[in-house]
Amino acid sequence: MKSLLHLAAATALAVNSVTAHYIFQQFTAGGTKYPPWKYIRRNTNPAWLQNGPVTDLASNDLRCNVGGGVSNGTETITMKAGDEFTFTLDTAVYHAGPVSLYMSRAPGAVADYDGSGPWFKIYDWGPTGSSWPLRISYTYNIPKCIPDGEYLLRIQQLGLHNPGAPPQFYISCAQVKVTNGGNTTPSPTAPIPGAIKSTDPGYNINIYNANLNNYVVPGPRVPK
Ligand SMILES: [Cu+2]
Repeated sequence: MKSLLHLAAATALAVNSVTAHYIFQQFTAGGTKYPPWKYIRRNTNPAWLQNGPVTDLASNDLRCNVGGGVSNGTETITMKAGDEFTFTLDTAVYHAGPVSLYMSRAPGAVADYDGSGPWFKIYDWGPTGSSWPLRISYTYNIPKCIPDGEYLLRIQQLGLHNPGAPPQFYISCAQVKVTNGGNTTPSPTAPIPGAIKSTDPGYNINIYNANLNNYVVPGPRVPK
């Protein structure tokens, strides 16, 4: 009996350590922090896996997380090009690694878009010295020059904390309608999956014995 109880306790601990990750779940724009999942697609994982990572470099889940290829009731927020936004997590990021922002323009309504078109990167938070940008929220701006239209706005944190095991992608996508934009079509672009390869130095690095001053965040470069 005692050993059974111990087994149950050990199993509970194991499940807890699996659930102890994090997810971008709240979007802020125009000074308003909206409820979780109002403008961000919610993944279709069971509750205990909701804030877990995606690790398959070839999976479409790399776009907007598991089940994130459909809107599933997510609303679309209207923002002006240049406006500031913030993604906030349930728990501050604590696995070492970079954070990147990407966008992909929907051919029509973003609510109907699966993210299968080209993606461009709008920002990277890389390491500073030997420390990584581990935060509870990340703030940036919609680029001023991009064309009006509806976009998936994607944030990705790449957990590089376990060299030898597959790096972990923590991903969420917001649905944004951009107005007052320009007429620059950003490049370079890359498909997702495909933007990051297993041979990319910034992906397969052992962060504990590398010179992080030379670190290059994987994915397409941010357009000038
Ligand atoms: Cu984790």
